[in-house]
Amino acid sequence: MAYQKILTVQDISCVGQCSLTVALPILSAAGHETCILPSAVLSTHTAGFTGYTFRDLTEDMPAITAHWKKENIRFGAIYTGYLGSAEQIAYVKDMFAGLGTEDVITFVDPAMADNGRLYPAFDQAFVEEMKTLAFSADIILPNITEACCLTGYEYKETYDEAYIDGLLAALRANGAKTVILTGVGFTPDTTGVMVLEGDNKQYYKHRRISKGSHGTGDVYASAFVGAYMRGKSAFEAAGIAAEYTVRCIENTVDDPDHWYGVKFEPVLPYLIEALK
Ligand code: PXL
Repeated sequence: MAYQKILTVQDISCVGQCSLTVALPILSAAGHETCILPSAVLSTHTAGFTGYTFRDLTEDMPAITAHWKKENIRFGAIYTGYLGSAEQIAYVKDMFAGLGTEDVITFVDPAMADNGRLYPAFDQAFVEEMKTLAFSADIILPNITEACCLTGYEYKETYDEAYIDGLLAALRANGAKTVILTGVGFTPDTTGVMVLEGDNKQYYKHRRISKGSHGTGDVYASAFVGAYMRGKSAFEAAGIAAEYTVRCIENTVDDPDHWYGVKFEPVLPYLIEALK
């Protein structure tokens, strides 16, 4: 696939290396024109900082969408991440329906939960709306917690392959098409990504760095979208994004001051090389 015009809808956390501040540089480095629609502006992300500001941009969305439609602006891919409100999701669905090219590919990272818990800003009403968006997308990239939220499947910290198969079946039963399930590990030293396309399931296993890192879901999803829109298969893109993300974490773990995100920028050359 050649040069693509991609729209990504997620928040701007001004400080914190997540959402748009990672999606924009990663998609650009992957060789794509990257258009953005901020879902909200926060002074920092919400995972570890306290007292952050939050400006919801839901109200701006219909006018922005209407302007783009009037200008006949169309995107080859639309990729959503952390959204600002449950009400906003209806506007995002309108973008899916009206701002894509004929062969638009829609990606939803239902960024709303991790480690068995919803992020502070979200509640069950948001989850219900997110279900309608996620199950309408071509490709979803949930972690296990998010997949459980989307399906009502029981969350477990330790599990076996039968549990993951059940979770994938629940996603499929709800309408999921291609699923990139992140953070799936069956041994203490490894984690990986389960890729489900129709009935075809493939597992990309990679090393696991025990220290949890913020923003890595966004780094992963952005690298996946960038690689997939360069014409890689879902499984190839899953592997490239995994290797890139692991290197970003490795580049950060030794720096205790850098607890809030990963130093993904110096590793961009690796991603560019992997996409050649
Ligand atoms: O990385 C996910 C994310 C994105 N945006 C904001 C967040 C988080 C995770 O906590 O707080 C604002």
